[in-house]
Amino acid sequence: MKFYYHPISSYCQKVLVAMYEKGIEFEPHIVALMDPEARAQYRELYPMGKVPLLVVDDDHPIPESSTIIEYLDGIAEPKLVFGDADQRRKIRFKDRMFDLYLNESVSTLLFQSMKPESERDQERIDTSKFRIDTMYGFMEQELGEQPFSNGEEFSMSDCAATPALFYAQRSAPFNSYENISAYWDRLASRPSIRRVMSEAEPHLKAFMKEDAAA
Ligand SMILES: N[C@@H](CCC(=O)N[C@@H](CS)C(=O)NCC(=O)O)C(=O)O
Repeated sequence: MKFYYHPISSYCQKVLVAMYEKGIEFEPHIVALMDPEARAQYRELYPMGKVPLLVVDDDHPIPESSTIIEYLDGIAEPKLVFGDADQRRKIRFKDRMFDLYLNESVSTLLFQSMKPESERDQERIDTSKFRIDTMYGFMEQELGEQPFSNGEEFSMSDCAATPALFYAQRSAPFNSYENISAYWDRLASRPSIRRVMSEAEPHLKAFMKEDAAA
């Protein structure tokens, strides 16, 4: 299995957490998203140009983080989408909420903060802040009664929450939320997540240095 990704990409981190939880071995292919030539070459493989992408054999490319994780669930334990129809629906629902409203908003705030003030889009910033606050309110309430986003067991929606909270520490701190902070400590102590974060660190440092020099 070939895995096309970048270690600092949040959606790739989400899938890496799932792979490391399951102990899946893969051939790593880092896509240099900042390099136009490398991007053009990658688009020949996947025209949308997005990472992550899992290629099982050359005729079998699987894009989209949640689709990849659901595919991996079919070939390796432990399952990350499990339970009865209603529980599976809840896992997928939270996976969508974390991707679309938390992760996207946290990334928007990070990227906007890297722009000169005069080029920032205040409307996007306000929408992102509203979505993050709404998500934090929702999470704080639910996490008061359970260790993970879907109950007692670690699931796909926790894979999705991980990169969002990892980057939120920089752009939308959650230390005033007791239950989210405890949840993050629980996530960050998992070997799979520690590994994803430590693999991202050198790439993240290089990216920040490049951005500061630009
Ligand atoms: N819905 C996709 C989102 C993937 C995505 O947006 N990936 C970003 C990196 S985090 C990317 O490839 N950006 C490059 C681009 O948009 O061209 C998923 O869940 O995999």
